[in-house]
Amino acid sequence: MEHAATILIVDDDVSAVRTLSKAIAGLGRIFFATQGDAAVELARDQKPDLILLDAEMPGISGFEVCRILKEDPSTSNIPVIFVTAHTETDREEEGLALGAVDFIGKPIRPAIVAARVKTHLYLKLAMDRLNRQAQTDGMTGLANRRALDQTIAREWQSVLRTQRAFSLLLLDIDFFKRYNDHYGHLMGDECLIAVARALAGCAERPMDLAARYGGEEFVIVLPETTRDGACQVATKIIESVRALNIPHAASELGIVTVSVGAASFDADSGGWSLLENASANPPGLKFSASELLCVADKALYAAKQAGRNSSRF
Ligand code: GH3
Ligand code: MG
Ligand code: MG
Ligand code: MG
Ligand code: MG
Repeated sequence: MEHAATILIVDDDVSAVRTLSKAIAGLGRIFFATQGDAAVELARDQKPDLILLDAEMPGISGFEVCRILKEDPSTSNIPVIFVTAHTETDREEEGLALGAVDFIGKPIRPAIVAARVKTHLYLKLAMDRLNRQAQTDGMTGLANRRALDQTIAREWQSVLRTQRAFSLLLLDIDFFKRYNDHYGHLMGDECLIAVARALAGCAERPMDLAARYGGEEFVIVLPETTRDGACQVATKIIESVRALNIPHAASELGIVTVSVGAASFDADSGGWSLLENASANPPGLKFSASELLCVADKALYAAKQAGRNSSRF
């Protein structure tokens, strides 16, 4: 969902803040700071879509603010426009070298400021939209494979560092080929969307990620979650898909169901679950993120063998 743009104005001179606000009125929700350190804090906290930044301020200068924001991955993508009375070319060069997208001289010409702000906001929102799309599965709206791989790799690094518990569930819709054959691909798509929605509802915490792994297979990433915790989520998933009560005349089970395979790393209870020769691999040392999925895949296969509509660890 696209939000209204937010713009942070930073200037130690309150009348300059007022003039700028007036110039860009209507282009977004405006908030302001009159000091560099407050500006950094606000930017980190509110993640504005654009920052209009005065260069000369007592305390932390605008240039320093820009440097700090560009070095911080959480704020580096926010476009910064310098608005300053110091329009010497050297200063402009310095500001642009720091990563600012534009450099405007004071006194400002309101229509020109508005036009430039409009352009940079348009680019920022378009970039945000593209980034979101690049991480999202178009059909189900869940995270896509790319986002999943990034998340697993990142979380796995954190597991190696902290030895905290970590779990991953791999889900596969039962007899889905038969579902398509019996009801057609359009109904098949509807079914995938409904199952995906149920899964999203089971990935409750903000740190959990529900993703489409491919086809009719999904992955739930559960950071800081033990085997027992993952087991509860798996049970909940199986229950919520069953509760959808989607008829599946070609399945022995009569309705659409899923099977779940899990991989859990839990240092407290002896490392890996369901991994042959686990003892040959000290916990956390030899595994890569992709091997996690292999563990879950083996467990999934076992769940399928055991009659489907169930989970294995
Ligand atoms: P099992 O219970 O062993 O998992 O059997 P299955 O039939 O579900 O497994 P299989 O892997 O043989 O079939 C998966 C099917 O999922 C085949 C494919 O046509 C279907 N499928 C994959 N992606 C989509 C999609 O986006 N839309 C639709 N409608 N079907 C899809
Ligand atoms: Mg100033
Ligand atoms: Mg499959
Ligand atoms: Mg299969
Ligand atoms: Mg299947």
